[in-house]
Amino acid sequence: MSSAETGGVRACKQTFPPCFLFLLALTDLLKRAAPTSAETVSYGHPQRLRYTLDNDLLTPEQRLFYEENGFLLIRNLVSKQDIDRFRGEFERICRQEIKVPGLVVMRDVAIAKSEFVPDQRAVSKVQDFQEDPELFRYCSLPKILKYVECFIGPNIMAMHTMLINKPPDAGKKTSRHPMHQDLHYFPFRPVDRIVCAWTAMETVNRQNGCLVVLPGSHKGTLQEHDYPEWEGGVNKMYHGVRDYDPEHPRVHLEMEKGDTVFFHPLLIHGSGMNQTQGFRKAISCHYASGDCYYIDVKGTTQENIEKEVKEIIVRRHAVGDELTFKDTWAIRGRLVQGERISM
Ligand SMILES: O=C(O)CCC(=O)C(=O)O
Repeated sequence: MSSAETGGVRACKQTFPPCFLFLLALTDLLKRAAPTSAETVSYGHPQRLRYTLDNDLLTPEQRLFYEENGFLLIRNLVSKQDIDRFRGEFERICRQEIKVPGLVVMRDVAIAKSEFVPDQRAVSKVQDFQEDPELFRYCSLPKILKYVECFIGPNIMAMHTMLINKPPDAGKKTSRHPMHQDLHYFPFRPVDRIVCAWTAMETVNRQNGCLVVLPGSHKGTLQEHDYPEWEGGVNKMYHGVRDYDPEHPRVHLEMEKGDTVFFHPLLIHGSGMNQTQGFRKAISCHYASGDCYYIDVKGTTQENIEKEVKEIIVRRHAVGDELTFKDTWAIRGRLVQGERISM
């Protein structure tokens, strides 16, 4: 994988004007919906939409945008006050003023072996904050759940939580996040009833390593993932897609504090190097429908991540290795709305 991979090649915020995309998608939809002798079609009702559900929140343009691109950016969704509270809590965790059960604290591979520093300079990410009431408030914010419901329905489980504190790159490009599909990490399905919410906690741009997405890649299948062969090293669990089309158009999601992007778990995405001296922060949660079900990943491309995740959870939760991959998710998942049916 090249250094430009997530650092960005093309200068663009959104490559296509939304009205253009809407027209394109609508034409495509109408073409696909052309009635045959056996079917009748109501053009007023978007029956053919696969990735979004009928709802009163998304405009037709927003639905079609997600259907076609696999992500939807909502500006100014989370309040500055909430973000400041999340930031304060994160800093307390870094200063070790509070201890959160099950929380995984990660360090960038470039600084992991350096001297211990009890502040955010040593921490590149905290994961699994479901037991921290302040951070977990993010996952239950009604304004986020309203959107999540449009993608996965009314029964909502918060499955995976992260606060990412991308450090200034120490010169080895280790602050990049390789291009990947989040489904690689998840042993639950159906894929279309999973969605990620990712909120910028400050201005994120190409300089400090914003998200980079390959629009439309959510329509593909789950690819094989592994650690990329990067000279400077790769962070723990940062698997990347082994093979994807380098010519695929990419979009750099430049966002302001509080802006939130929702994206599909097959969308190929990553983030670039942080070339500033600041720590680029974002908070995120992966949601799955309470009606989802677990699958056995044995014999699939997900076997490698199953092994790694199990080792970490066994260590963190002091449990035996009879724990299954499914269990590692079931113990972390929390119901935030509706019913927990099969998760
Ligand atoms: O926030 C980032 O830099 C990328 C996060 C991401 O894609 C992930 O953790 O799956």
